Amino acid sequence: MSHDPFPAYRFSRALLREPAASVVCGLRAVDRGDPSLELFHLEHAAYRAILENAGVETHLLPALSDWPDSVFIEDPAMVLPEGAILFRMAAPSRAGEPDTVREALEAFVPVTPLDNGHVDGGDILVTGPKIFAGLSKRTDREGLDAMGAIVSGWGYELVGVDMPEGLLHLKTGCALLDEETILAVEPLKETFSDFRVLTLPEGEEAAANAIRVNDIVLLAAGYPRTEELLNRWGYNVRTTKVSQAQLLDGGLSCLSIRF
Ligand code: CIR
Repeated sequence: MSHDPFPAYRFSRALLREPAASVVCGLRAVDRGDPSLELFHLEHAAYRAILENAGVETHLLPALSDWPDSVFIEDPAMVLPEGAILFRMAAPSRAGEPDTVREALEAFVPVTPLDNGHVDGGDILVTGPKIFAGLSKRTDREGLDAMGAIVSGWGYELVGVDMPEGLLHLKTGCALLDEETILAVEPLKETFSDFRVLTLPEGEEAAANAIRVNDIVLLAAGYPRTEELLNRWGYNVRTTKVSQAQLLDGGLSCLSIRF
């Protein structure tokens, strides 16, 4: 089966998860202090409002204190026009999260659970018929084989990407800007040889976790040279603060499942 190419950045809905008080115990590679729950809520609400303004109907799921990282709802599942895939998560403190999004997804699309290995949604970049998948500390070859078996039946090609050092997930280092263009950190440039790649200015690599949503490119606040670069290429850029998610190695993409 093959499907029509679709703009992989056109979305009408998104699932979000309210941050739980336990988010202060969220995973992080380097401890730069616990996030503030109050500020997390404020930044999360601003993010949600921007998605709504971009034409996305958002569905806010209730906080889950048992799962400190559950606000990063992109990781347990993904949705394609053909259906959702429920992942298997490698981080023990996140292993129960896929079950917690199943019912909400089933309200909209058929759900297929991964049956082997591990995949985190943050490692998956959908560009259209080609899907890139980072082989990271969270996503393994077995997981990609299992995912490949599902998405190849839907007409997609799944391309594994060896990850450069220092990135938690593939999308920590890249974002789709349009059908032809990807924003990426320098070490990922060669991966996207079929695309025009806009490389992050030196020192602003953390801005790579942007999201194209309908007519806007949403960028984390605090990266003026990246904002200027995207403006120069004609994108309609919005910025918002995600300082508390960033303390836990999260960013803009992780805070929603868009479909
Ligand atoms: C974690 O380590 O799993 C969370 N603290 C951050 C997850 C960020 N998710 C993402 O980039 N998709």
